[in-house]
Amino acid sequence: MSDKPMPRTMAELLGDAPALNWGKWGPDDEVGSLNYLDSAQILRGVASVRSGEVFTLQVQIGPGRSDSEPVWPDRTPSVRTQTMDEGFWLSGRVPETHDGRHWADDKIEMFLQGSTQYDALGHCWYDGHLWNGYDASLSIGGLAKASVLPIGERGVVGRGVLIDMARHRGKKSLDKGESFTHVDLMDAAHAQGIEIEKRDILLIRTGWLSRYYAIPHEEFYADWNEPGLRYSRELVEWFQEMEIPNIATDTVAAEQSVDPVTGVSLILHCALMRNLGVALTEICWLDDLAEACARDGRWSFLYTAAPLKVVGASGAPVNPIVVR
Ligand code: UVW
Repeated sequence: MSDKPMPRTMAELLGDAPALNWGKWGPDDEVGSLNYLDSAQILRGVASVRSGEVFTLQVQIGPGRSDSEPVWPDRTPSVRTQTMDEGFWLSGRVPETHDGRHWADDKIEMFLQGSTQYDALGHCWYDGHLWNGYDASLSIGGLAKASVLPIGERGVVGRGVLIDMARHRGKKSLDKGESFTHVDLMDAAHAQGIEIEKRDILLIRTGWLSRYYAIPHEEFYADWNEPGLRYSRELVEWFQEMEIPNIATDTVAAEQSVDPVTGVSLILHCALMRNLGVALTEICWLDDLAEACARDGRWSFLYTAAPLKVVGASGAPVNPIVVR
């Protein structure tokens, strides 16, 4: 048995010399590993298109498919308010227009992290510094650095590869807190007949989101611990060596929520996003895409996405589009 005390904080866990990409793209960078997506990567994505099928990965905003929306437990679902519709004229709440034109208008209040979304690189941090070393005080009142805006301005295009971990493990959905590693990702890819290549955008399906739509919400949220990637130093170094720009998952927060040994939560938000600049796309609907990939055995495609350009925001909704 080692005498070393168990790390209890992010800083203790990740250590004094964590894998870092800070400064790699200059002192002003705000998009991190998305810089890997140069024109060669875009052409590699385009080259993987074969059948012209299109898949949209966003879940519905509002109580459509379900009576609510999947959100991180301390967030609330969106509220859309109708501010104008035919009812306003039928009830006499507004006067008839001079030209007979009527219209519908509405507004929405929602967590910007509350639907399918890109996290800004400055969304999570520890030790007083955001991505690229920016001072955490730059987050006050809105992210002055590493907000989601530069990701929206840039857009994300490249070769995407879907890794269906649920299918690989013979399950409809992974279990609460069930985890996997980069080696598991490579094994699953290999079993699917594809190799993960440098600079691939990784779409990782756990089946967790379809579970949300299949079971009562209380059961979905009970003892919250999502399945997903589990932190290890080796995993982070693999992401760094493979120059992975972006992962997109069908979970609310992209990773195993709580490390079972240390109790530290959302470690990869810090180790991958804050330290390496890997972009996280969460709450993605991957089931239809997975069905199509399994049907013809083609697991790579063109992935495109651009979150809404919300100034200073820590994240923003997105409807990624896959063309295969
Ligand atoms: C949390 O930060 C809790 O999750 P997300 O990355 O989904 O916003």
